[in-house]
Amino acid sequence: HQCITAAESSRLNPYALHPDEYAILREHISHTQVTTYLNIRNGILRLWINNPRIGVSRDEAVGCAKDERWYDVASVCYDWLVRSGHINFGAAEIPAGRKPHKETKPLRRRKTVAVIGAGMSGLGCARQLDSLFKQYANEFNDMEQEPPRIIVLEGRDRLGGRVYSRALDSSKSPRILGFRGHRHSVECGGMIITGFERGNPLNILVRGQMALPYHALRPDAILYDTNGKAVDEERDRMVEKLFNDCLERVSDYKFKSAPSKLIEGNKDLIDEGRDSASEGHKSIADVEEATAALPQAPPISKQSLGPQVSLVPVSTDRATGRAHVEPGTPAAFKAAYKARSMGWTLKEDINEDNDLELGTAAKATAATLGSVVDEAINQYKNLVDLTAQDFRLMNWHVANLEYSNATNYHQLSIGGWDLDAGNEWEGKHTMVIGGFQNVPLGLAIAPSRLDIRKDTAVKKILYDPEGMAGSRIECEDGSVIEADYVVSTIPLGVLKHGSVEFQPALPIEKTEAIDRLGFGILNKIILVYDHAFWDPDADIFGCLRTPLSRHSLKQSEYASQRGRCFQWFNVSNTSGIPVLLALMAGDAGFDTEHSKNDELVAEATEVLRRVFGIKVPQPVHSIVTRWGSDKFARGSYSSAGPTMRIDDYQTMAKPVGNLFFAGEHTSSTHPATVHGAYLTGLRVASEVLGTMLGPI
Ligand code: 2PF
Repeated sequence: HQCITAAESSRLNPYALHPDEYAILREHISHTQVTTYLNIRNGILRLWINNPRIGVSRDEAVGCAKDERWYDVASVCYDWLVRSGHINFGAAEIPAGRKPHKETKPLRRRKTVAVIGAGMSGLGCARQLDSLFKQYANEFNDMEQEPPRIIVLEGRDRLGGRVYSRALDSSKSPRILGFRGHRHSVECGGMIITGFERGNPLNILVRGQMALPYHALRPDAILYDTNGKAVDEERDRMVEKLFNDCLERVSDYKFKSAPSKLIEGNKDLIDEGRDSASEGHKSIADVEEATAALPQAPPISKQSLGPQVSLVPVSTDRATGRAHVEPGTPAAFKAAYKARSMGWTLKEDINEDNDLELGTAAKATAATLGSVVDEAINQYKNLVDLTAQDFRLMNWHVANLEYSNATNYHQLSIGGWDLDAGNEWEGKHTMVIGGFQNVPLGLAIAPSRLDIRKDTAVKKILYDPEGMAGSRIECEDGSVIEADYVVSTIPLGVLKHGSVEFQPALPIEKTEAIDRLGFGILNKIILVYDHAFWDPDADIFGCLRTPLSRHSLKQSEYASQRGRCFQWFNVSNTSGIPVLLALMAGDAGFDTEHSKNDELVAEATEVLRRVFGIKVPQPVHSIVTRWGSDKFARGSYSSAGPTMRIDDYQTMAKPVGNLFFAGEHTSSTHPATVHGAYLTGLRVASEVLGTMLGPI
């Protein structure tokens, strides 16, 4: 059983081959042998998960094969797990590589890898390269080379990028000074770790390696209406369901992705940790060739956007605004029937057969998630009686969705806005106590110190698209770095802004993807107090906002208002002093860039006074973020722009010669997140090593 959970914790299906494993093994093992292979692989993962402070050695891995005929396969499996960042990643102590068979002096010039950016992806990549170079030192030795040098170039004077736990200014309040002897900080950037139980690699870093304390967010979030009263729970639930039904109907217009091949072992045997008694004569490849007539799925980019029946209802997460896909009833029910089953009373003349007609809105050339959902809400207005409060509630949910995408939902593709749905991991949402930034800092120093040059803003990258000649990186301070391999983690916002020049210009497919993908703004208003006046047991609460004209039932009247301080986090538990953090999402995120701090703090205080009464004091200290104006970010995180194509994130990830790309915006499975950024760092390290050593 431990082997099964170890595989799940490692983002792998314990019962089936990963596409890479399939590619490596298809000519070498039979279908029946897949079970034996998976038992070995899951066994190696168990060794890793049991103690991720110390890397698994090759000998230990090979020891997971019960029979010596499997030693070679176990060794190949080990290479794949190491290189792909499934084991021995993060701040682990690294086992030495294979014993060198001959001692050779390095004859060739030592190569250099330059990583641009010291955020989670850049530090994740640099740390992983450092670790891989140690583990494959002998392979470099065979090539008469010293393992390459790694240099990280960072424009700011700090590490972590969009993970930024800003220290509180102790002169502002005596409470801030020396509380429990800790430095207090608040999260100005990424702060929530989602799915902390199983699958999230940050779980291994935070818990398994760095032993950082963390706080699990309590998910229940009361919504307060504009009069300061908590919204009736039943009504809250009904509106949420209606909103989710709108999203579900829109998901009929989602991009279709091709199902990938699933080569499974025998689940019952794997559950018992037993191998298959028979061996099978033919390799997977031979069997496939015999049945080669199977039609091939067209490449994903060639597939058209069209209606598709969704089998799964949608629900949204209050802490992150992310849509979840949950197994359940099909969407094929008529809207009026569904509304009634949610508890709504149908208007006169409306019966259960009445439905929404979204086809026209969805097929319009300029269709976006916002235009179609607005249309769905509009049509629901004809089926059931929606009050002004229902509209405020509905728009709270829209704001929550705009928060998770850092943009107005009229800037989102109907086909691709939730391309990553279904990739969520099990478990609670958590925050690191004492600062999330300790995670990137940990990667920078353990188990050895990386060579990081702060205050080194890159302005020009000269590279060879054929990958034959080296690259030259010019920095704003006049320094020049020559590198054989370059990894860019420059945020999409900076790429869009054009402040870093590539010579030659990036290939057109990349520049077009840069244009099509979105990069929006989420901002925060952070308020520090002497004493907490809120419920210390609640981590999250929401506040409904009024539209421009007070009782309007027009969606357009809500857009600029709904995301203003709509969601609040009580982050006292992780900061160590009384702090509230309000989100400015959707249009409000952008508007924050040009608003004055005093006015924003006054507005936030006004919102709080409606809920907690006039006794709410002025904060002793406040911080307003402006990620859009930050020259090293130019926004908060990427999103599925209205005209995006299904493979734009993959296009962002593609190397050009020896220029490689990582960062949140290059993750098609977990874009816009800290863990997604980290995983791209692991991916790109594997690509760089692959270029040097060749495939496994
Ligand atoms: C340098 C720069 O200086 C940098 O140091 C570096 O390059 C690039 O590093 C969510 F969005 P980088 C959240 F909770 O750090 C979800 F989608 O910028 C959420 F569950 C979700 F599903 C959730 N640089 C240089 N150097 C040199 N020269 C030069 N020219 C130059 N330019 C720049 O990028 P990265 O790709 O390595 O890492 C990105 C990640 O940190 C972000 O994706 C992440 O922070 C986004 N984010 C969140 N992620 C998350 O996992 N949890 C969150 O809580 C969440 N929160 C996030 C954020 C980002 C809040 C804000 C305000 C999401 C909810 C929200 O709370 C800005 C921001």
